[in-house]
Amino acid sequence: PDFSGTWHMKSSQNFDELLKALGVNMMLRMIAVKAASKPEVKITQNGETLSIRTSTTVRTTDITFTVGQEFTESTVDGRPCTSFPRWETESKISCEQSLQKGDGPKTSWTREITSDGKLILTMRADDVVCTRVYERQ
Ligand code: R12
Repeated sequence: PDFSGTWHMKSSQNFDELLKALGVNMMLRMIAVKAASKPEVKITQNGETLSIRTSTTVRTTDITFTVGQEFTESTVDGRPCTSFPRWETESKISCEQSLQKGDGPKTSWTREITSDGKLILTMRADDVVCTRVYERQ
């Protein structure tokens, strides 16, 4: 599938609960939830290699990875982790994360292109699932 494009978020569920599960304090959660309500996501794709820039007013992250190959990124609360993205289905990438230092909840994300051309991002921390739906600009 084609993940490339500039994406705007249409809905988000459980983002605050996700940060709570990660142990983010209330002040930071309030700031993060507000900032993360208007993200801009830019994806470029070359075959199985994706670059994703996620911009908000308080944090911008850039990741580049190839499906099937480990890479280093940060959990949504900013802890360095090793990530392993793989195809869960033809149109869905599933990525398990393991912290480089210390202990924390088990985290992962998925990114999927639906048949109607939406991008669905899920982020997990233990049993908490945050689901965010994006549409192309
Ligand atoms: C923390 C600090 C910051 C944040 C947190 C803890 C903020 C994180 C933000 C994440 C946005 C994620 C998006 C995901 C997506 C936009 C704003 C949580 C700045 O200690 O939809 O892809 C310093």
